[in-house]
Amino acid sequence: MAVSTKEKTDKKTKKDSNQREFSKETYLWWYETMYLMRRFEEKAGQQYGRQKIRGFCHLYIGQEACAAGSVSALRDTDSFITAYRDHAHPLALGTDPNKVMAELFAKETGVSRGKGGSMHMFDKERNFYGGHGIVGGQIPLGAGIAFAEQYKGTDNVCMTIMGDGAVRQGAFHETLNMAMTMKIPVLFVIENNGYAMGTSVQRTSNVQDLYTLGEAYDMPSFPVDAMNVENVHIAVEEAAERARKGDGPTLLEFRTYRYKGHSISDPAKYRTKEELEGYKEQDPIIQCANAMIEKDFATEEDLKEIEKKVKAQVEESIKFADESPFPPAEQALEDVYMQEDYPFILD
Ligand SMILES: Cc1ncc(C[n+]2csc(CCOP(=O)(O)OP(=O)(O)O)c2C)c(N)n1
Repeated sequence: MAVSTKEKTDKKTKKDSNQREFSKETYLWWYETMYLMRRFEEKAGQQYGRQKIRGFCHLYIGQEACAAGSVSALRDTDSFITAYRDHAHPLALGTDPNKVMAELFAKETGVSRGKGGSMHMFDKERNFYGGHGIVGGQIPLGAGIAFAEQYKGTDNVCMTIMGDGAVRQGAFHETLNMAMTMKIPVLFVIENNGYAMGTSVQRTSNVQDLYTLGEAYDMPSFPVDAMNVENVHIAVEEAAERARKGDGPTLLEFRTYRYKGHSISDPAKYRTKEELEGYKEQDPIIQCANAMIEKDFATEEDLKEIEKKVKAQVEESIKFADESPFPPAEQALEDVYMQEDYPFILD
């Protein structure tokens, strides 16, 4: 990825990121992880065009700082749950890209054994609880996961991620109210990319500063410039500290943007080219690269080496997915119902 000389980080980003110094290792991890998400999804988009991937496929391109800054700020023992725009989070959590790509290809070697597809990535080992297609459906589940931690007496938190469209759901309001009342250690995160399918935030409500919705429940609530990975890390770390101390949930509105349409089949005609280009000038990966060069943490050659390594990793994931078998028909009902004698299973 070419490093832009045109630094369009806004004043707020500069101020926030100057409050805190991050190590060279953190920047290297951010760069490699965000570049992996980007490359992985660009290639997944191509594979969709080749009909190797079918059905729904929602790309996260442009939003990479949200997942990267969140994962770097939390611990291995914390949990994550999100909606269907879910390929990047497991990649950041360390799930094998081969298995994520294989899931997209509906192959038996995928994270959900090829039966979940794009919208249902899971990784129990890394406390990643999916991957949910019903808008807002994961919000009460995330509070439940966090409640289990509170009940067991740990200081782990659950990051519960949703899109801007989900905040108009009843489940959002009921869960926020209950979580605040019970001081549940949950971090509610709205990844506000400006649109719910083709409907802009402006068209859905008079309330467009979405973080203010948390104030109705007396919840600490903040907006975050989430095109910048440093800002995301700082906000998530603060929210997690509050939750670990027993002070309950926080609502964060990550202000971000998706470069692609809602899903691969959406040509995104409801927004202007200028709007898209404006966000691309604040690209999270370029901002990270510029910061690394400015701090002497990496040269352009170092960054190219990382990109070369990631490109090979993504190529390998496609080969792995392509060569893996589809799940056999006998597995169709496996892992669907907990109860072995579930009445709908006939033989
Ligand atoms: C309960 C429910 N209603 C409608 C849909 C159809 N639907 C799928 S995605 C979507 C838009 C959600 O947008 P947002 O929450 O902003 O997330 P984003 O796609 O921007 O990440 C809708 C309405 C659904 N999946 N579930």
